[in-house]
Amino acid sequence: MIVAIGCLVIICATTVAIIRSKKPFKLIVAEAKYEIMYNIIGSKYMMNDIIMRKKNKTDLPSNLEKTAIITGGTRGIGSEVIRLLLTCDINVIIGCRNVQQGEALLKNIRDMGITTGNITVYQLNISVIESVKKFANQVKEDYQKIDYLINNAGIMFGPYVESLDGYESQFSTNYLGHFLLTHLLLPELKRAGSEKSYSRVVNVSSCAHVLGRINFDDINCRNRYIASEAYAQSKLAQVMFSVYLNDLLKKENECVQIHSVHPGIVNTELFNGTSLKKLAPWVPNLFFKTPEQGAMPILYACLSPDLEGKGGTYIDNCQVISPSNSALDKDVQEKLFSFTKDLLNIEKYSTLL
Ligand SMILES: NC(=O)c1ccc[n+]([C@@H]2O[C@H](COP(=O)([O-])OP(=O)(O)OC[C@H]3O[C@@H](n4cnc5c(N)ncnc54)[C@H](OP(=O)(O)O)[C@@H]3O)[C@@H](O)[C@H]2O)c1
Ligand SMILES: *[C@@H]1O[C@H](CO)[C@@H](O)[C@H](O)[C@H]1NC(C)=O
Ligand SMILES: *[C@@H]1O[C@H](CO)[C@@H](O)[C@H](O)[C@H]1NC(C)=O
Ligand SMILES: *[C@@H]1O[C@H](CO)[C@@H](O)[C@H](O)[C@H]1NC(C)=O
Ligand SMILES: *[C@@H]1O[C@H](CO)[C@@H](O)[C@H](O)[C@H]1NC(C)=O
Ligand SMILES: CC(=O)N[C@H]1CO[C@H](CO)[C@@H](O)[C@@H]1O
Repeated sequence: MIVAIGCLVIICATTVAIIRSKKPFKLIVAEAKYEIMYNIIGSKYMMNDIIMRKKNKTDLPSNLEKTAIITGGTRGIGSEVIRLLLTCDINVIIGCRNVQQGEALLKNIRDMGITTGNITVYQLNISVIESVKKFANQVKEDYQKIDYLINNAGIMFGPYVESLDGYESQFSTNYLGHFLLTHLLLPELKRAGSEKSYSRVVNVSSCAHVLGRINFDDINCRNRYIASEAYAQSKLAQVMFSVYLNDLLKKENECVQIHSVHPGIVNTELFNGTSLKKLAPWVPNLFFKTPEQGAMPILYACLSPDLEGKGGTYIDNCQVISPSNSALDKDVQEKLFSFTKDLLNIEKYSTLL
């Protein structure tokens, strides 16, 4: 009941906000359509999180002397993932924009009394291609093997902005930068994996991918920018790439598996700037997962023995479920893969994939 009233408040208020913005009618209709679909999908998954509460857990092993990389993670879901990885005695490499924040996080975690594991912080702006290359090179210099790569950094909504390299910001942050990073670190991931214990790549995607469509003709959404449409596209691209790359690695008999994860609807700063946070902040406070609860499915994807050899899967609340049908479309997966390789000019500097 409260949820229904909350949703109604949100829908009415956003309708008013959109009408007052004086945009072309067609754009208003399209934006309203996305707004409503997001509210429906969001509410459905939020309820699901509540129903599945008991399933939202995974055993955390100890004394795992392994190495993980996480992008972003100085706050939100990522910082909880880091804390819990440290309790398993994992060495965590953080790639974040502000190195001081990463170091402050380590101090915080040590202050909580967690003495295991270690953190190394390197500078990384995942939306800048040169920064991704520099970060990857630094990791390669210092480490031979990487057991887990967690592609967590992400942004949601916001006005139309292009990255330094000229890509729509959500596409470049959520998808393109991680595509490149995963590609560049594959040799270290392959080295760490064995028949008994695969190395793993975990993409933090979102249930919003079900609303996505890959717009190859205008990947940057220059002709029509609807923030939520662009977010859904970037998250769908993540899921598709996970499935596709997992297939490729399987064919090559490599011991690396890829998962994409919906962490849940989680109360983080990702929602700053959304109408929901402005109009009804009690909804996230009351009903969303906490960042610790959001970290659980990600840890499950990294660590659970249940998933050994079961790459290419999509995880929600620590369970394997099917992603949207469009995410499983092999032709589009392949097209997106070669499209992205061309965008990044990957053949020019490496021949890995
Ligand atoms: N919250 C949810 O309900 C939800 C639902 C589905 C999926 N997700 C996904 O979960 C992931 C984590 O989100 P969150 O909820 O924890 O959000 P958050 O609290 O806003 O954290 C986002 C993290 O990404 C980092 N980041 C953003 N842009 C970056 C860039 N260009 N380079 C490097 N790092 C960058 C941020 O670092 P700075 O501190 O430098 O900004 C921050 O650490 C995202 O991929 C998001 O799409 C979240
Ligand atoms: C943690 O890593 C730093 C270098 O990144 C190293 O100097 C230090 O000895 C490590 N600490 C532990 C407890 O392994
Ligand atoms: C990260 O890169 C974007 C451009 O892609 C830029 O707008 C932003 O300021 C950069 N952030 C930092 C902290 O360097
Ligand atoms: C998802 O995983 C694939 C590896 O399968 C990686 O190349 C891709 O960049 C990842 N997507 C994102 C953006 O996290
Ligand atoms: C989000 O909002 C909170 C509270 O207003 C603020 O403290 C925080 O700095 C904001 N974060 C971002 C990333 O905008
Ligand atoms: C409420 C809920 O989501 N249940 C659990 C999810 O997982 C974390 C970690 O095990 C628990 O602390 C939550 O209570």
